[in-house]
Amino acid sequence: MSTGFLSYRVFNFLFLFAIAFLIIVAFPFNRSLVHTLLVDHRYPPLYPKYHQQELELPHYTTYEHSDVKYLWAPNHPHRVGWGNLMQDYVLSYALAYASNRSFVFDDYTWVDDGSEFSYFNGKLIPSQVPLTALLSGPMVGGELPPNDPTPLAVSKDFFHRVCPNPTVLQVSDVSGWTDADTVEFIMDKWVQKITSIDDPCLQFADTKEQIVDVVAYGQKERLLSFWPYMSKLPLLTHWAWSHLILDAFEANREVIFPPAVPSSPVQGSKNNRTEPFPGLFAIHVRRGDFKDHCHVLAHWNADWNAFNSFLQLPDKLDRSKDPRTSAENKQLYMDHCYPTMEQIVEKVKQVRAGSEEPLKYLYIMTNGPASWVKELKNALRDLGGWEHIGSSRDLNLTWEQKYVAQALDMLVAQKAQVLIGNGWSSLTSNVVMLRMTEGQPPESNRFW
Ligand SMILES: Nc1nc2c(ncn2[C@@H]2O[C@H](COP(=O)(O)OP(=O)(O)OP(=O)(O)O)[C@@H](O)[C@H]2O)c(=O)[nH]1
Ligand SMILES: [Mg+2]
Repeated sequence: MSTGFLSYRVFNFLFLFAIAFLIIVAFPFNRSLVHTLLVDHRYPPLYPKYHQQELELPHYTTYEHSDVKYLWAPNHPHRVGWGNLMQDYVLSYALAYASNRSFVFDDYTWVDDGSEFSYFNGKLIPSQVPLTALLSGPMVGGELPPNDPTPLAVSKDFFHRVCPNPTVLQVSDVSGWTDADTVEFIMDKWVQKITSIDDPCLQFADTKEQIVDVVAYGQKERLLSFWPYMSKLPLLTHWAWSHLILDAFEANREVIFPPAVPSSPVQGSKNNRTEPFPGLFAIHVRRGDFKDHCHVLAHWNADWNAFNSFLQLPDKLDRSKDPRTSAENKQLYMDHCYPTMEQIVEKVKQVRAGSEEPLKYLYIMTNGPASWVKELKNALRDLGGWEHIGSSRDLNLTWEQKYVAQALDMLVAQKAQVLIGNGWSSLTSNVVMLRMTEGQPPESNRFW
């Protein structure tokens, strides 16, 4: 027996032992890590190319030697979904724009504890995703319309380079408002404060306390008075998704919307407006954490998100007269927040029947499990009359696209002829906000 054979056996033994150890010991504790190592063989992407590009935007060379003023808001919420973060980003940008300062953008940060990866819903995700992996356009330093003198956005790293010692604002520095005031009123107070400051280098304290309290996004009385200003912001009128997302759309046209619409651009045409895709019907079926979250919403008697509550939208949440803890109230919330397969099919049937345009292509955007989505597809197919049904679970995505796939679904929903969304979802409400900016008919935005 040779020593080579022995060491081969030892190696084999150790290898099998390591696998057994991973499966038996580590799996119950760290399912996702084991899955990542054994099945995917790789960690989530870190998007180095995108980070690098953010360090080299073309306007930096002139900005370095100019009197451009900046506003850096590091107080974005962490450990929240993209929908919640996007809301905060949009209002932070609106404040910088109204104060005539360059908006400083940061990553989509899950945690900033120095880690590369974190857990969300038992899955390994990148702790930070560069914003340019999700977006293009004004938010991430893209051009503003000609004649708009507002400075372009810059990255956090550029800001730190040109502003080593910024003036730091505390959220408490502006008084005279409470969380009962409208967002318009609060923003006005902030603009007055910020425009009175000469220092070009200005930032909010990094306290995770936001300028507009998160509750406001669910209060139409407070947020919608800001809409006439917001809806004209180039940020929204020139809203643009990243090349990564547009590439994902192009690669998946056949999954989303066959037959492919030849050469029709998804964004960037005249005035940045594009027509909705004829016949495309998108439904946002919010699953996952909403299974429990919908009960919490019932307990709070929470209203729909403000941007799901524009006056012109046909579906309203008819909040129950029953006490919020009653079985009737809970049922009402489940019916609209976490509808059953039968309820989904029924609503889709009704909305399709009431649509002036024939809706032939159905796209199910969802974070629901693949097996459940398959069943839902079958139930919807039984309605008949479709030329195609696709879903988030049918997409072919690259490794980098996989971790920002919610943005692709938002793009599809934004361009759909008709959308049914979840009234409490910030993801739905951001899509409705973009659809309203683009001038799509209000009645094309429906809710469960
Ligand atoms: N791909 C995909 N992901 C989704 C979809 N809906 C939800 N998600 C995922 O779940 C997260 C949703 O959380 P948020 O963005 O916070 O939105 P929300 O939970 O619907 O609304 P809030 O109640 O305001 O938090 C997203 O960031 C996605 O990761 C969907 O339709 N498609
Ligand atoms: Mg959420």
